[in-house]
Amino acid sequence: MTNKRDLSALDPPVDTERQGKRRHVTADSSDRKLELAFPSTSQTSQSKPVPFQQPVSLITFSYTPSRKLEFNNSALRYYVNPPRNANLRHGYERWIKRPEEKGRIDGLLRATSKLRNDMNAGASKGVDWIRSIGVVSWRGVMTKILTAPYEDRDSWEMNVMAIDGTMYFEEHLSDAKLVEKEDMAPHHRLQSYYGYSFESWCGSSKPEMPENLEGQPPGWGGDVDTNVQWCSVVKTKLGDTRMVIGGEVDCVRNAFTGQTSDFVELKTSIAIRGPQDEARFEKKLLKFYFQSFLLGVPEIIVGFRTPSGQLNTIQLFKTAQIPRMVRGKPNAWDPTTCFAWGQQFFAFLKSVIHPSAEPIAEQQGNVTSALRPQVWRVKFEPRVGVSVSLLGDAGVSEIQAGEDRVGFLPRWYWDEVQTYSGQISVTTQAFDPTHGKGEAPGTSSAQGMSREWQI
Ligand code: 0WD
Ligand code: CA
Repeated sequence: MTNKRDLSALDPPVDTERQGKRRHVTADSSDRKLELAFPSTSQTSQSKPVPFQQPVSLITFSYTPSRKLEFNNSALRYYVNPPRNANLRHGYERWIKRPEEKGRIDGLLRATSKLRNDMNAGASKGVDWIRSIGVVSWRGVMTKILTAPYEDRDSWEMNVMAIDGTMYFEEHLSDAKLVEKEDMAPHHRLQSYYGYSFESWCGSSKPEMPENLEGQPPGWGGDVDTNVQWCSVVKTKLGDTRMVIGGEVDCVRNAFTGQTSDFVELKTSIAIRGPQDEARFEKKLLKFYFQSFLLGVPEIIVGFRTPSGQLNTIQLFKTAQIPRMVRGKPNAWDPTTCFAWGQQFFAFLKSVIHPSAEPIAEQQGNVTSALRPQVWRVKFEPRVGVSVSLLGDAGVSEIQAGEDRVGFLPRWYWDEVQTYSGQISVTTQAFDPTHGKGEAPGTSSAQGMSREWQI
């Protein structure tokens, strides 16, 4: 495998403005570095839009203040209107801030494993299910991938592993990057707190009843502890790639029925004072849109604030209507470009990572790849594209960080996959070390048909 494979089939339409900056797209397995050029954003694709299936919620879970994952809704909050002119600086001194950590997907794997186990019921249904999933990732990672065509500032890096036909993603954060993130400038730290504080003002432990906590202003939902999170795991499909995506959900409307239709995303933004602020906000809407869209969150409530953290107004945005709001504006973006890019990106990765993406059972002869996992590094450079390379031993050790992992996957998960990949129709109940049978997984619709969510 030393010949260059032409990936021109994956090449996006040529954008004459950017042509000078584009790299030649080749896959060269001799130096194990592969590149995919950045897609054009100046013209809308003429081809059929890539469909995205409406996400269906599979399971929810909570992180407790001690960062313990529990398969319950203890961290769920109900939306309530915040008080007029709420002070977003309230409680800043008491903020319990979760330390920055590597973007591990352990929690999502716990959920995936539970879903597979609960589905099994003595047959291979659960194994068949996980095998049908092409991508497992946190929502934040997917947002970064899909919005890449319009990202002109921040680069990113991800680690990708493929086992038994499924690609797993984590954000790559080096130790240096983590230190940098933790060492936030004081005004940045405060601004980031305004967002969490808004969540507290908008959240209650009971539907439609703002909190009234002793010694606190009415409506304050409780001091901010960023360890506590309520997460939802959904299934969806981009083009022909099935995905399991997990992410944090800020709160729900009314009683929670287990559907994504109750979900609410909360955001804060500086009040718009002129055309420049407006253009900046419309650009932000791209991230708001994808972040919510990917988990099926239908509503985004934005709290507009003063620079010093006083809440001015709140505005509700229906996620599905956001693309129409920016269409034709100076900073316009088009989600169809993002979906087309996403499909191209995953097809490219699959072609690169193959054959390790094949089920392990089918590559019994290849002992090395079963024992030594391949970990790929995907790097995105704004306005240029992505490159993919296979990590060597030093890179893999850095990722494992002295923890009990195979690549970035926790060893218990890796062992589970090894076990069921060789025993196709055996129940995997015995191989679940972290949790037993428990609450209903909410997978009743997991096999059902989903509507396609087209833009
Ligand atoms: O520690 C880290 N470096 C990160 C951890 C970065 C991104 C995510 N995560 C974790 C999350 O804590 C969660 O357990 O991954 C899981 C899934 O997150 P997600 O929903 O995929 O994350 P994303 O969509 O990037 O962010 C959602 C929310 C944010 O809301 P806003 O409205 O600001 O986008 O997760 C919170 C934040 O509220 N969040 C964080 N909270 C504390 N520390 C962090 C962080 N580093 N990043 C995002
Ligand atoms: Ca939020």
